[in-house]
Amino acid sequence: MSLLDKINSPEDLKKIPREDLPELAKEIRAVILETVSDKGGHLGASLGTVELTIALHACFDTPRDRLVWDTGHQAYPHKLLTGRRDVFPTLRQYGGISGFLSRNESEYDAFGAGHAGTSISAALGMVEARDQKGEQHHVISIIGDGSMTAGMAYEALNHAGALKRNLIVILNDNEMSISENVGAFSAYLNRILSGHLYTKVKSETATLLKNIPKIGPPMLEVARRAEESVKGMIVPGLLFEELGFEYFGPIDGHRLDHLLTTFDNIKDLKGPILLHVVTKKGKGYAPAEAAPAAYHGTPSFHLATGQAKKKAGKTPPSYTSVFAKTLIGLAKKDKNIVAITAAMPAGTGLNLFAEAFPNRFYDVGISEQHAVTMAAGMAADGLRPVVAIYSTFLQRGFDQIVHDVALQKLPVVFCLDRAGLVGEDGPTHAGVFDIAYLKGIPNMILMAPKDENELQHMLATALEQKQPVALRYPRGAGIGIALDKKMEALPVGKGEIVMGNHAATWDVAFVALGNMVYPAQAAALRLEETGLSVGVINARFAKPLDQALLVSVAKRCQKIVTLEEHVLSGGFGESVLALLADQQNPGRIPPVSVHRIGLPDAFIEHGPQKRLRADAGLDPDGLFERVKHFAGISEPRADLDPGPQVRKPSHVKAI
Ligand SMILES: Cc1ncc(C[n+]2csc(CCOP(=O)(O)OP(=O)(O)O)c2C)c(N)n1
Repeated sequence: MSLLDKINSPEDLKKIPREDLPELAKEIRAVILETVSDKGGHLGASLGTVELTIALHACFDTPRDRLVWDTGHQAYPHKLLTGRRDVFPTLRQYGGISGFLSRNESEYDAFGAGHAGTSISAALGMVEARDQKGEQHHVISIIGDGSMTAGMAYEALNHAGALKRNLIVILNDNEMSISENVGAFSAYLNRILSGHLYTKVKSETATLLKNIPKIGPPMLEVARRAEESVKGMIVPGLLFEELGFEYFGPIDGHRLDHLLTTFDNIKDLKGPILLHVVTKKGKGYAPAEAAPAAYHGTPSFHLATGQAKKKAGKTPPSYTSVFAKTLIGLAKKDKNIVAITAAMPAGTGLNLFAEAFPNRFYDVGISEQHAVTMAAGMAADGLRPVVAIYSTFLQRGFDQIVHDVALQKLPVVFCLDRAGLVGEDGPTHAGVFDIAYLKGIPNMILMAPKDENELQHMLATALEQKQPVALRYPRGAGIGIALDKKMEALPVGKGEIVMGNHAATWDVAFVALGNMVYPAQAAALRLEETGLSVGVINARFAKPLDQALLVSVAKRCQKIVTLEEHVLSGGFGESVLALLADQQNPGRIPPVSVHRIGLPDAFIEHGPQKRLRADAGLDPDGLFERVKHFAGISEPRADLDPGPQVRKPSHVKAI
């Protein structure tokens, strides 16, 4: 029986002799590698936190002591040590455990996450809750150096330093975000770690920490004052100290002996503490150590070689790559085009742009708010900024979009990759709210391409506008359609009829947005086989809507189905419904019935995109079933009524 097999909770971990813990670390790495190589997932960060996690659970009393992991992608060791060993192979699988932390999943997951930079704020909130209620336990935030590029982290440090309560922040410094970390703070950490200073201070710190409880407060004060005089010369972490934190480290995050001693020693110190721990992303697996960015999040791969397990057959280019290549083409003709990413150069495809135009590319770190306002500044002074941020992460920049971009009618182009259901990353990453948060903003144009070819034209269209434009497109491969060589600007606010234009009237019409156009066509063909006449409209624009087209559709057909991969609440269908209702008021169109199809008012758990779409009834089969009833050619079905708004996802958790 392995050591890990004996651990059903951190209590069991505490029974293992400390000298055996390095062996446990090996076992944990092996299990993570086995599962992630088979299923895919976030590998590098979790391999880097194995010793840190063991030491935390060995020294602290979890779940009474709260561990708040930032982002949550590095918490696979934590899952393995907190009762989820047996279900670990279900990681990120449909119905299985989440790839992130979730309060629904375990009492050891003190705070859920998926977006970066939240852990110090959440931990500080827990500190206040503890102190307000007169409870006694530790609260520990574990945050990566990449996540420290998020402005929120500084807002929290600033507040924590002033409150002076007992809080431990562990800075897990592996010098990487997903890609290389960026910015002046990262350079500061590098200086702390570099060469002589690091080696010298590392050994001194270990001695210092061992002795702290014995020195006692008065002596410590003397030591501190002595230190003050040479601060700036050799003392690392001055920045944190100025912010009101007691800084310790840097220590080697793969030396269990150092970690255990340090935690034992610092845990009962008073006030806010920052412990700087140095780890290696991908630790213990050579391919991941050598290429940490590639193994941050990885599809399944062959363990022996690190080679990806490629799917058979050729897949069409992704929306991401078509976006990037189109942008490069457009930027060759317009030197004012610049591109901004918030720590996602590879994910957004902008790494290709960076190679082509290194001086016109900006990685601002995990700073979506700053990215948006910086783009506004660039646009104000004549550049054409393209801000590529996943739909889910742009939620961070809402006020900046309203106040800095739209209010001033600045021509910033927002490219929202991963719009819609994203699959295995689950609800923290689903891009299903962007229409709702963008459509109410004056001056905003909002479009969604039906395929990757239309994406090219939409990007060209967006860059011709004198106002802000947002372009939403899904995760994954395109349709596989031929890509036009010549870019063509589309008329703003105009949709197109893609099926059924020959018929004077329709029994039912689909008005579909973005990637719902093809499924709508597939469902329409099946409906036509039953003898119905069906029209399909590619709306192209969620704002402004094509009023003339919608009015003409309503005159041709009194049953209209709207389709979107987005929550129904605040979505595209709601806008169409409102427009048609307004038109009925002055009697310009006959009464029409509208059936909105989209995502329910629920957070949809992780699983394959295809499966999640099928669950939500967004695939051709689901559409056919729903519309059959709406069109009056089948009996009502209880499971589809009264509509998807209240339909719960069928997905159940393993735990
Ligand atoms: C708000 C937000 N923007 C972008 C991301 C995508 N993202 C996930 S992890 C990560 C890098 C985090 O780096 P770090 O905190 O150093 O953790 P590491 O993976 O290096 O352990 C990024 C950019 C995110 N999760 N949240």
